[in-house]
Amino acid sequence: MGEEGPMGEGPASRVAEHGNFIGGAWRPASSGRTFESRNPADGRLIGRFAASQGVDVTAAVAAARAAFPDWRATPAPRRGELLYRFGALLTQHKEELARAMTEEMGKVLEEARGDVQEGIDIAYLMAGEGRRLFGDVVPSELPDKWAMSVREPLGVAALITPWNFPVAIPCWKMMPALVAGNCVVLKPASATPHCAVLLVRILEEAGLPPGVVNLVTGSGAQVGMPLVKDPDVDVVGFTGNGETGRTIAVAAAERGTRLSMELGGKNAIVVLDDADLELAVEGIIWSAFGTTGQRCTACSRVIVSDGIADDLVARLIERAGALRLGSGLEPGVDVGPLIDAAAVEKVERYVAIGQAEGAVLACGGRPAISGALAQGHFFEATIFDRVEPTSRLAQEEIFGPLLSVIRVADYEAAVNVARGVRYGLSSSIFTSDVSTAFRAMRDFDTGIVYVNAGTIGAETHLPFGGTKATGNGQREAGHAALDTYTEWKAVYVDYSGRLQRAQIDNQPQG
Ligand code: UN1
Repeated sequence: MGEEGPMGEGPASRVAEHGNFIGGAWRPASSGRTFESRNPADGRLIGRFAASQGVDVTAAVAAARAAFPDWRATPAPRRGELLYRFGALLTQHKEELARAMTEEMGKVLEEARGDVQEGIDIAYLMAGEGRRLFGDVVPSELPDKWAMSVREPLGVAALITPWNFPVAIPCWKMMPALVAGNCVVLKPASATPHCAVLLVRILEEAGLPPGVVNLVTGSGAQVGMPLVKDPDVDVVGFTGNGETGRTIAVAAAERGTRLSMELGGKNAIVVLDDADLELAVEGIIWSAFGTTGQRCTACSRVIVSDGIADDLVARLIERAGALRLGSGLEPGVDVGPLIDAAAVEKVERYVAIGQAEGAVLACGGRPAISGALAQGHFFEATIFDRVEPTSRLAQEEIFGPLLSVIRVADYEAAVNVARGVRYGLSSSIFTSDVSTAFRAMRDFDTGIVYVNAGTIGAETHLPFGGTKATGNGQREAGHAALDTYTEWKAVYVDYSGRLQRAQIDNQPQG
């Protein structure tokens, strides 16, 4: 008889243990140690996962390196076909994966399905890239000479991914890396190793050759940093918080490793007097409280013109108060739990900061602990009104269900406030005036701009990423993602049979 686990999940011996995937084989961490993943809605144990270290990372990077020559030599359309097969399998496994995701990170099932769908979308987009991977063919400045550019893979891509989109974001990074001919080592967030294991099993099922994708689970310190510092890693893709991003950037810079970072946002929705108010309310509620506010693209600031501010705030309070909290697997639940106890504490801390800063707490503001909610990491949908644009509440990323309303006089003031943060991921405007909409498209300084829609819901075939402290100028998704995972090679073929000197022999003589 196995002993009872700490949360009453049944015999501990029956809880599944999952290893790393290295060189095409599943194996435990070399130390034999494991860590747990638990359901944030009720604390139930989901499984035990390899608590890996530097040696495991070294083995995974070596496996990726060993697989690289053959993978790179595989014709890109063939690589694309494998991604296509992966996309089809992901579609088949969508429901199972979505449920596992809701159990492991808490987002409501419908959103979890959307997360998997985003993985499917990027798989199909990048499968198609296998038959494109366009470069340029340009006329040479010299006669009888051919000039073109081709994309080359870099080698080993180290991908460090967050827990809030545990399928979509690994796919955003893996799909372009793979179609371009790179091999991958994936290090998923410690909070969502199960999603990563399931995802990698599907890649295995799709028939990717051994070593092309490797998975190493464990902490940022024990796995993430050794991975970034590994001399055999050619490119690092990271999505996560700014502090970790800066540490990674320093480590990558030391080795001159290419890096793509996405580090969050403080996204604003501007609502002007001429907006369709009901539509704006829908967009704000969805963007602020969807995924429990745990999206980089979540709306955490509403910037509203004075004329409709009272009306908007009243409607937001009503809608936020009616949101149903609970397990994301339960039908009718709107908002799931936060990821862990530390996330709840962080939101609580910001509620205190907001009150100390003199903002008006309009609704929510406390952990939600009634009935079954006490088992999980729930927090009330919270709105602060009359927030100062330069206050901490309006400046810092909170990553939870906390929305700040900032009142302004007009469009000009709204744009200044919208731009007045260090982040630059996503922004939106609700207006019925087409000229104002175009002005906003020009004036917002974020990587993604929405008109008459919320700040979330980017589609995978356009570039995703932001300006300023949100990243380092790279973009994910869209064909822009290929720029991160490829190197340009310019190729010249001179078939004149004589030495032709560029910039010299094409100049008029005398
Ligand atoms: C994120 O939170 O990092 O646009 C990703 C969106 C989603 C992806 C969010 N498609 O909200």
